Amino acid sequence: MTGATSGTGAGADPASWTGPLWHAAVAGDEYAAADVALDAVRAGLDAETLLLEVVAPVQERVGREWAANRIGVAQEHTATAVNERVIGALAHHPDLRARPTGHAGHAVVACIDGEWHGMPARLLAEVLRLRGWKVDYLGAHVPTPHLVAHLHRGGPDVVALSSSVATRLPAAHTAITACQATGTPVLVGGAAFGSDGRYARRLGADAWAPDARAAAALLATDPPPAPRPARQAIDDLPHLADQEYTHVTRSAALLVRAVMTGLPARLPAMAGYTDQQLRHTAEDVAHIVEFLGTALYLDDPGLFDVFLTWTAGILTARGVPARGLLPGLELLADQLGDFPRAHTLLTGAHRALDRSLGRSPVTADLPGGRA
Ligand code: B12
Repeated sequence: MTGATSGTGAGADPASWTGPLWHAAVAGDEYAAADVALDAVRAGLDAETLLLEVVAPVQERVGREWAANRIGVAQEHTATAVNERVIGALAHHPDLRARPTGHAGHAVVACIDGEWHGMPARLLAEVLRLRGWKVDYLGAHVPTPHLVAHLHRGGPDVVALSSSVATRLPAAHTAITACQATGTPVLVGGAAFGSDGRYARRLGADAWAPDARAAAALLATDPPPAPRPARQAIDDLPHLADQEYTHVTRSAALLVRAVMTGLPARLPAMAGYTDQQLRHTAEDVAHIVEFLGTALYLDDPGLFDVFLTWTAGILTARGVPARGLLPGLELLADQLGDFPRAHTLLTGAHRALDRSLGRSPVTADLPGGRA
């Protein structure tokens, strides 16, 4: 018995279990974490509520605490690993394990190629199982050809594709199109598709849901029909004909090198950078180029602006002046002067960031300066 039941009178109120689970998870104590979850079950919390209103919020808090620089990467990894064990303990608890009959249907749940956030997809898989679905959970980073081969073998009623990071959206487009070509309806979800699912629609998915509960409800009441015969990706996104996305992604390494070569002249503090700081700076520039490519793919300046605002917040929380991002954007704009969409994205983002950061001078560091 953990302190949660006796100390707080937690009972079946999910909110009162998140604190105890958070403390166990961030301390890396999987036994204490499993105790919290099993105590909550004994106190009357059902497994679905426990997964979505206790485990998921704890996992979201892990993200917030990392972004605010209150926990490190190792603690973030530890807490995630503990939470995964909690999900496993619940799935195999004798009182909770409703052996899925498959009476509700057969779903394949998988993450997009290159997408390592398996936990959101795992939560969806468990919720569907609890509701009587037979689920093939394929986990993180599923290469599209293997996903398609699995659909051919299994013939599921639906494939549920998860993505958390926006840079996986071009890969998501490929996966959606390839899965639809097998005649399987594609349901998508996860933070990458936008809080209102706008990128799901733009990439031609058959359905989108904001969370696992909504996904289960949608599949029960309004399941997506079998997709129309495959279309060419270029029909969905006609702007891709200008080849700007292709150019930026193919020349990403050269773009990063050009920025790293030009930066010291604009940021004299770089002369004193350690190797590790230089490596971090190059990683951050590479990340900017990757998001630029994604924004070009979707023709969505907002995606790039949101990413830069997020990056500025991460840097500020680590005491690094976010104005150091501006010269990087300028150098990229110089490199991409012949590419009107990319140039407009970069100059627009530069203006927006400049305004939002106010007038504090670029004195010291670039992103890598945090190390
Ligand atoms: C844990 C974690 C990781 C772990 C993942 C381990 C794992 N086994 O999952 C690791 C360390 C691998 C990781 C890596 C990275 N991460 Co990370 N990560 C997180 C973190 C903290 C938690 C993710 C999570 O489990 N959330 C909890 C669930 C419940 O959230 P959820 O998405 O809302 O899920 C629900 C719905 O979206 C929906 N849903 C999800 N999938 C699906 C699918 C379908 C079909 C449907 C219908 C619904 C649905 O249902 C779920 C349950 O209701 C988040 C922060 C956060 N707030 O989420 C960052 C976060 C997602 N990561 C982020 C980043 C940047 C990264 C990295 C790029 C970091 C880096 N520099 O390397 C890499 C990218 C790796 C990659 N290519 O995938 C950013 C993304 C920001 C952005 N602008 O895109 C976030 C938001 C962190 C932050 N606060 O900024 N990360």
